Amino acid sequence: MTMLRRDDNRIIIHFDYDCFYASVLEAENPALKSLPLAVQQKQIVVTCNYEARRRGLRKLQLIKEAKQICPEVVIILGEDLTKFRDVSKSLYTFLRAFLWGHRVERLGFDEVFLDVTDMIDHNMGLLNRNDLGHSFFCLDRRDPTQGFEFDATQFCGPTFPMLSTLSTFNNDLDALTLRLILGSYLADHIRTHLDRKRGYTATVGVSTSKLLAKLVGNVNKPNSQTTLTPPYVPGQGDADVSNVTRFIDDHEIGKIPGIGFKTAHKLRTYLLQRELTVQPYNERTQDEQVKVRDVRLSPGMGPPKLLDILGGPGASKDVGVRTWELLNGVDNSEVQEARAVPTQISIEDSFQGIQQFDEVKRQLHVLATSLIRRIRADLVEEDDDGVHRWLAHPRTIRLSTRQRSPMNGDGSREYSYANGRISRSAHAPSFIFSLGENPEAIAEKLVDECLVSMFRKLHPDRPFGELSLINVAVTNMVESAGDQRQSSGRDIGKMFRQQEEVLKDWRLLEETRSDTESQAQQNSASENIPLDDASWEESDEEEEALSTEACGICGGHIPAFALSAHALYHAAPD
Ligand code: DCP
Ligand code: MG
Ligand code: MG
Repeated sequence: MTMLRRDDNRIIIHFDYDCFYASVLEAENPALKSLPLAVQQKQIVVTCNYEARRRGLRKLQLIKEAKQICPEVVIILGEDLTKFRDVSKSLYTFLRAFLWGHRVERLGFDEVFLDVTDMIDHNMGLLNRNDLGHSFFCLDRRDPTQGFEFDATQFCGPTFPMLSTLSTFNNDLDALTLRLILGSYLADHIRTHLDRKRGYTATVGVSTSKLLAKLVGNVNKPNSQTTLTPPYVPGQGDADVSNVTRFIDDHEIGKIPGIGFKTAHKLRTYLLQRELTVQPYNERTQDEQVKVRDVRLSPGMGPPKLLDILGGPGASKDVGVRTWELLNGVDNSEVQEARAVPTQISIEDSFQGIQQFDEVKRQLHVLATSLIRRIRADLVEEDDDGVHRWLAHPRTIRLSTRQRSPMNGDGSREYSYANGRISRSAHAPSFIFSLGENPEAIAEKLVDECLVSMFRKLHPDRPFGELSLINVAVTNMVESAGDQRQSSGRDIGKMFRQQEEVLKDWRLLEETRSDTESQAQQNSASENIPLDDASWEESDEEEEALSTEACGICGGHIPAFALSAHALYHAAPD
């Protein structure tokens, strides 16, 4: 058997907020908390609160069905993602503040991985091995009094496998158990504060990798946590099989993050030795499900065999090794370090359908004003002496719009593949970096000197149809080097002005994304099956036009702009 690169030296905590969109709406309007609440996108319940789940509703159900099951359900439209995105970012910042290092990674809107290894290492050093029952968890390296008391002879909160609540350990605990115990208390501490200070509950997993932390959290939902307990390797103690294997073996292969829809399909076909219908995961019958154990223990299984099954054009060469590792609960991927500055800043709003140019201009002004405010909030740092410093300068400004889908004869709206975003980019003018002027004035100039002409190029036809969304963004961030103060900020402004002189003649970058997008749309329209395997990496959520999202019904990765049509495909009677 191939050696697995097991490494259990890290402690990773995974957060997944409970019924996230519903929780955001409840925070806005607490009266909703006691009611069954569903959030609607198109004809689908994208999520519902736990009160609704108690009454039989579930995520990714048709609205029609939800109303039948629970006629009193409160339905709120959740198509404008702005507030979900904003809360997501602010909770991420909140969680990040607990960390000593920077390994904190957001996955989608409602998941965050924290690598707390350094905090655990430090606190391991503080333990008194003769009196673990009276331990102190230090939360601030520079202030040893900051922290909380805890009993290091037992886990905090539930574990997998379940330990009896009274189970305590003696003082010669092995290091991994002790580290995970510490992790469980830290997770509980952060989770409690998230709830108390911000009003959001989460489902949390504690283990030594992203894979295991994410999966084990699901064992107790909602508002709880689960720690995967040792042994992590077989042959320790009296176990001939590790808890990692015991845990992961029972998962259907499609449930393993990193094993995408296509990979899972190939593995099922290989194991069951017959052609399977390509169909949504939820509708897959019991006898078409394949567990990790089935694959792992099938004769001759290992990286070479997996490469045979999964390899081929387009597949990466290490797909065999990587999949074998996942099946054995090994995942050495790092929690990505938080970036000091965002890769882009974007502001958008959606509309019933704008047809008048004057209205477009008015909205552009509103959006541009918020954009300038956000640019200042996110990119300008003020030091103790009140000196302002630009952390980064975006070099590109982008305008995107989305057309409202055309109306059918009966007044209903067509869901079509053709209503993705189109966008246009240009060099960001240097005047947007001027801190002396107020945001409204800069916004006005931006609209008059840039956005209007970008809009005309984007929509050369008159009338331009009905717009359901406008987005203004700055992208292409260039981080400022080291210790620059206001003076160099001005230099950069000068540099940009010079650059504009040089580039004047082709100021509008001839980069009309609509072409490539419609190409992508055609590609995806021809097959309803996901284009790509799932991976940890999610593209920047603001790049919605080009990114893919997991369909909650079949697990497939669908370009974001095609999701509504894809949902319709599930909804359609056969
Ligand atoms: N979401 C979506 N479309 C999907 C899946 C999810 O719009 N296909 C949104 C709605 C969710 C949010 O993303 O609120 C987070 O997804 P989760 O799967 O974590 O679901 P919830 O947080 O809503 O519920 P849970 O408590 O089960 O985590
Ligand atoms: Mg989630
Ligand atoms: Mg969630």
